[in-house]
Amino acid sequence: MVQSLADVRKPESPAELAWLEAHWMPFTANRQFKAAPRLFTHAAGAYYTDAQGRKVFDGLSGLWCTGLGHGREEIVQAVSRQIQTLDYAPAFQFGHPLSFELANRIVGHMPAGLDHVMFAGGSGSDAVDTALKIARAYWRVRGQGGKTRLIGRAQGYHGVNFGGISVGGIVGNRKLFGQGIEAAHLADLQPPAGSFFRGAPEEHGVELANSLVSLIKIHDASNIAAVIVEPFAGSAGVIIPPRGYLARLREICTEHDILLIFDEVITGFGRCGAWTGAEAFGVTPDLMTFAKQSTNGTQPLSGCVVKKDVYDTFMAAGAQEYLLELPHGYTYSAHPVACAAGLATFELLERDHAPERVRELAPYFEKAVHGLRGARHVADIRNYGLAAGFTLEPVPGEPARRPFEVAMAMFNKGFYVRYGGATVQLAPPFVSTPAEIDRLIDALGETFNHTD
Ligand code: PXG
Repeated sequence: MVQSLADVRKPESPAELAWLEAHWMPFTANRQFKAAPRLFTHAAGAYYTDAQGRKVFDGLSGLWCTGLGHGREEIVQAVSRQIQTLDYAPAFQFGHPLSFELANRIVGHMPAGLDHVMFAGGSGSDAVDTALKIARAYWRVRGQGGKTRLIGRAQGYHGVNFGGISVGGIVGNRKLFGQGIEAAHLADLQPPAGSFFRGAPEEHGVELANSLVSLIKIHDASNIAAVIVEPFAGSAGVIIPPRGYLARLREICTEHDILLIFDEVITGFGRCGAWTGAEAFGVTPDLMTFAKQSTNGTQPLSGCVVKKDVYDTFMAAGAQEYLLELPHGYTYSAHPVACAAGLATFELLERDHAPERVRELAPYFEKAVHGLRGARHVADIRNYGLAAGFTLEPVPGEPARRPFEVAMAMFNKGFYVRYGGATVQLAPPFVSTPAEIDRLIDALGETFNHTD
């Protein structure tokens, strides 16, 4: 049990301490980590093995990306074969067959109408900035170049690039970086503490979506390119839109000629108990980003799926055929090894019936997580599919402290969970068993109750 920072494992030796210095770790409290490192060395199924040889349950599927479990043989083989066959092919003006095969496979799981895939550099952040750039360029090509403003949502997370942090709405990720690009933000969807909604809240969906109408009144639709939202917000602590919210956003966007982008980096390919969040919530955007689960975390692969009308607009723009239609792409767009991992992943997602599996397990998971209502410090619990967020009452002046202490104590007990802001988040692998979910939730409840 971690009672204080001092209980977190100490580094082996002064040499280890020095060795840890060279890597400036991302989104990490470097000083704390390097005083008490948490290193994983192996992974199989739903478990990591840490540097001390302990098995650790993967309560967040890596970073929301390894739903099928680690070390899936078919993916390992596909990646290995591809590296030996074609390790790289130029992404611009030349290609390789796997990206076309994968694009077709992805389109096959999209809601009707989303049918062209622009692969991005591998990260969700690249996928988001790709979508935002396509949205602006789309209006420009159509002779409406004034439509440049982008609308995100308070508490939204869209990665770390300049476009993404501009539309993003988590202040901690924005405040250090100065002027972004023109953006405005919808009201957040955080339910009041003590709501304990199961799945999507029933009320206020239309009302909350109407905050877009207010923004249009301020900025005018003639200046707005797109609205971008996560179907449910992951990073902010699993926040689920109320019923009717996304449908109303869709309606307003259509009415005002504004593109609607769903950022499905977390919600895509199984987590919601459907192939996409769009499918789960029954609303089709004009553009959709994807990343994480597309290779089961094994290779960086990301992209943006767009409607035919968007693709056709660029194809019909009128320049000579030998000229490119969109000056955008990455050296590693649709990297052949990542595509091989992607194809093997889709094969497994289909064969394992991953979305159905999540849908079947979700009610069990929901009951388990809400069983922690009443545990010490728990101010709210939210869930959707195989994702859950717990808001903890803050230590005065230090809202992020308790979730950190909980995550460290969980790690000591053999469970990896995510902590951020005032929340603890769970996103267990799709392959988790009910018994594993029970163990995870029991450990979390015990940890809440023993945390000061
Ligand atoms: N959009 C969304 C909706 C995301 O969740 C990104 C974009 C950026 O993806 P990259 O690959 O650039 O990191 C994300 C990433 C967490 C957590 O625990 C969430 C993300 C990443 C790391 C941790 O909440 N989301």
